[in-house]
Amino acid sequence: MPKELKANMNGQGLQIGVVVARFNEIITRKLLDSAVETLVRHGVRDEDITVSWVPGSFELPVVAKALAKSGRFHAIICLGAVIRGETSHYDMVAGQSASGISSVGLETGIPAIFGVLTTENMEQALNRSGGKAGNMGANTAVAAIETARIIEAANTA
Ligand code: INI
Repeated sequence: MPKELKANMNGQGLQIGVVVARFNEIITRKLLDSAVETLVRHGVRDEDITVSWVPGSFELPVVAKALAKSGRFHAIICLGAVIRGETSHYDMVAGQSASGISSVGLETGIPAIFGVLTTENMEQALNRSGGKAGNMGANTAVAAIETARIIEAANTA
C-alpha cells in the first residue's frame, strides 16, 4: 500500500500573511473579506492573519517575498484584480504578478498562493469575487491551509 501524505485542513495555529492590491479595490476588498472569513472558519485565529496593502498587483511579489523570508508565516496569500478592458499593459501586469508570486514560493519554500483575478472586464471580476462564479478569495484561503499543512506533513512524515 503506498503511503499517502494528507493535509489536515484545521487552520488552528497557522500564521497567514495576506498581501492585497489596492488597484481595483472594489474587487480586491471582496476577495480579502472572503479569504479572511474562510481562514477563520477553518480555525485560523483573527490575530494570526496579517494583511498588507500594496498599490497594485505588480507589487504583490516583492512584499510577499519579504513576508515569506521573515520566517513568521506558514503561507502567504496574494490578492489582486487585473482587468483587461481597463489597461493596455494587462499582459505585463498579470504575467509579472503570476511569475513573481510563483518564484516567491519556489525560492522561499513558503507557499505563495495566487489569488489574482485576470478578467476581460469588470463584470467577470464581480462574478468571481462574490457573484455568480463564487469568490476566489475563499479558494485562496483553502489553498493556503492545504498547502501549508501538506508541507508540514512532508517534513514530519
Ligand atoms: N494593477 C492591478 O492590480 N490591476 C490592474 O488592472 C492594473 N492596471 O490596470 O494597470 C494595475 N496596474 C498597476 C500596477 O499593478 C502597479 O501598481 C503600477 O504599475 C506601479 O508599479
